Amino acid sequence: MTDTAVKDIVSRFSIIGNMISAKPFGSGHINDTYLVSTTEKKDYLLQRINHFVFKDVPGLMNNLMLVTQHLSEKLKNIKGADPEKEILSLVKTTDNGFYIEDTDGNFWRVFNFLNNTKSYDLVTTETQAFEGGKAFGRFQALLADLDTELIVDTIPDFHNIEYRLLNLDKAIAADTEKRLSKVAPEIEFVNQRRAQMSRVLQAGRAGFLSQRIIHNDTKFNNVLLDQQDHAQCVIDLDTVMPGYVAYDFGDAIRTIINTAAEDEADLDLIKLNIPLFTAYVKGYLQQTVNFLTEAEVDSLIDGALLLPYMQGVRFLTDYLDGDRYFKTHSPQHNLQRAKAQFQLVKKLEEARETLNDIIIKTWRNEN
Ligand code: ADP
Ligand code: GN1
Ligand code: MG
Repeated sequence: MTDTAVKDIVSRFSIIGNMISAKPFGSGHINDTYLVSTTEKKDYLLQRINHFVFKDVPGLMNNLMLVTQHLSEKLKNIKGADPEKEILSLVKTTDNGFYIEDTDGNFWRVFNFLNNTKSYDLVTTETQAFEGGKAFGRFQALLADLDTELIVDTIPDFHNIEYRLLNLDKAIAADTEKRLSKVAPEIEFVNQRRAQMSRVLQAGRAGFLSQRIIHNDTKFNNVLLDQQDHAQCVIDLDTVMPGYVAYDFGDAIRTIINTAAEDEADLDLIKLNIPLFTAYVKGYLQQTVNFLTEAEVDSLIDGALLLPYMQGVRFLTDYLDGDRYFKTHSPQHNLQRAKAQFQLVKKLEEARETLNDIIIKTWRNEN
């Protein structure tokens, strides 16, 4: 994007001051994000919504409004809460909307930039993990009474593992990029675990777990912490949809418990940091103990194994499909990511009992 093109887009939003610069920002895999600085020392976050991924942009933006308004109503009744800092807020367009469509059919929106915040790709301290648990737990708690009927599915079957495996099978059958010969061990790994990884889905179908409004993308860099590493704001609300709490738990653990990056090439570096897991569980259960059922608490460990498995399946599928979904930085990136996620699954399988004991003991203490 040229500076002039970005300026044109930004000029359609009611920002204070004039744009000085727009720089690519963050490490998200989906949207294009820019930090916009202005003559008034007020920053904004400009985002191009990836409409290959999100087919229903009006529905997505409506969800975003409903969720942020609901959070805002809730925070009004909480002493000391500051909605401006703790909730994402959109900047209106000059014609009073919340997003624009440009001449190429791209959709853009602008958020108020939350200054003095940090988002971590890798968690290193127990404070960070505990605060992350609090933030995502509180998020679920505050949205527990938002009518699920009002929220549209921005990506249908997003965390439906059967659907994800079906997509992998289609990619294997098509092998459009002729990459299949490179992934035999990964496919075997996936096949060995198909049945056991559908436990959360089966429990839901059998009526043991209810669908709640969940975040659906709880990787750690989707929570902003303040300068003291206290949780400030949960961001990236595009996938907020009904789902099982085990999904949010598992996706957060996927990024917190791993001592290495999501795409670590040296698999020996992928180990579990159990104190960070314990800290996250404490923060999460502290906020959710009032509404979680025993069956939901029991499902959390399945979520912790399922989400890295599902993420590996998604990366592997995208690799076979020719890297059309996730942003990649090299031709083998998605494969490397899939390998790293499967290595994490192996480590989690070995520690399953220990981790589940931590969840159950913490839950009993909180009760
Ligand atoms: P993606 O869907 O591509 O992950 P995000 O909405 O998560 O996009 O934004 C990408 C990154 O931008 C985040 O990880 C975070 O670092 C930063 N970010 C997003 N929204 C804000 C905001 N309102 N204020 C400050 N930083 C933000
Ligand atoms: C994507 O947008 P971002 O980078 O926060 C993806 C998640 C994956 C994650 C893996 C809409 O999240 O589902 O878990 O990458 N978001 C979407 O890092 O597919
Ligand atoms: Mg993100």
